[in-house]
Amino acid sequence: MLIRQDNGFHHPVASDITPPQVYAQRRGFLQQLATTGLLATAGGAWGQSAVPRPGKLAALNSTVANFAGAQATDNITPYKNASTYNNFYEFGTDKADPAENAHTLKTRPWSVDIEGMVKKPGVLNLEDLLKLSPMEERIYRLRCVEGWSMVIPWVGYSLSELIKKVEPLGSAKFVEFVTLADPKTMPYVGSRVLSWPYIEGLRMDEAMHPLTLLTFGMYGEVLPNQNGAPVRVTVPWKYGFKSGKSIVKIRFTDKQPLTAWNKAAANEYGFYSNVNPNVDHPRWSQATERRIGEGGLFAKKIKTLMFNGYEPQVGQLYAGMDLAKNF
Ligand SMILES: Nc1nc2c(c(=O)[nH]1)N[C@H]1C(S)=C(S)[C@@H](COP(=O)(O)O)O[C@H]1N2
Ligand SMILES: [Mo]
Repeated sequence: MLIRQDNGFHHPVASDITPPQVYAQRRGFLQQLATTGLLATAGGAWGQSAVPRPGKLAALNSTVANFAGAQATDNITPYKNASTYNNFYEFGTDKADPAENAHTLKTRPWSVDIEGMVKKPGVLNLEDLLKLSPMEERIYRLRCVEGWSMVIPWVGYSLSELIKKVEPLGSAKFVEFVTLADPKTMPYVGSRVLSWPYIEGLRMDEAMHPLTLLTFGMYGEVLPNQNGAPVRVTVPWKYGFKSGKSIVKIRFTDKQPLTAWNKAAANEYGFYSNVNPNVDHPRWSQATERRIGEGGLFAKKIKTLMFNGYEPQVGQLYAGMDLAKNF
């Protein structure tokens, strides 16, 4: 059993930003995972922007070892930045809004509906989802379409583990993610910035790719509400908006899902939205990015990598496709 180590460094944890009773409840949850051996994370001085130690991570378990090449070795974004600079429009459009407003999100009880072209549709409650497969820590770059990025140690397991269990039909070609739209707890649901619920989607092979992470935690803790608690996806080679937060439904379909951002501006936000420095957004270049937490607004821009640096792992999914057309 591997649990997060306390090595004496302090970083702001969920207890600093959530009411103590909520935190205690979550912390208990994570500890429960740890004691049952379901949580395997490396832990460490994440808030110190430490360079991760791939050797140590690789020792965790064989699956992580398989993904050693995919673990980002860039500096990890301080927890403070990753949990206070967010896009979660249900809680406001300013980057600081989600951290301020998302305390109203009620993450228990929670369940995810499995629907559509699948042999085993039904309702999976969060407790079942947490136990479905061992948790791993994956350090991924997250590149927002707006031109900034972070490096975050997520906790979760490959979405493919869940998909295999529910047995999609051969006719299913896409997976649609429907996220919570609760006007009582989400102040901007009802505003006209986007159409709600926030919907995202992946092609079946993208959803089955082992890098696609069903995510329950970050920095060795459960997800803060503003980062998409209690469950989200993380698709590291795509622009951040493909990674839907606070998921309540996963639907298998033969039609390409109509996603929230595609509905809002189809010429700007395509279905694929793979990170691609060679295909500009109609209103700005995508060639470079600014790493949040490193030098503020005047931080030197760094070059954006093809598929966000995950080309060796995912490039073959798009072999023969015109990526300028399928942006
Ligand atoms: N439900 C929902 N999911 C969402 C969004 C949103 O507004 N609503 N924003 C997306 C965008 S644009 C990005 S960049 C990432 C940000 O994730 P983070 O705040 O955990 O870094 O979440 C994505 N998931
Ligand atoms: Mo984004």
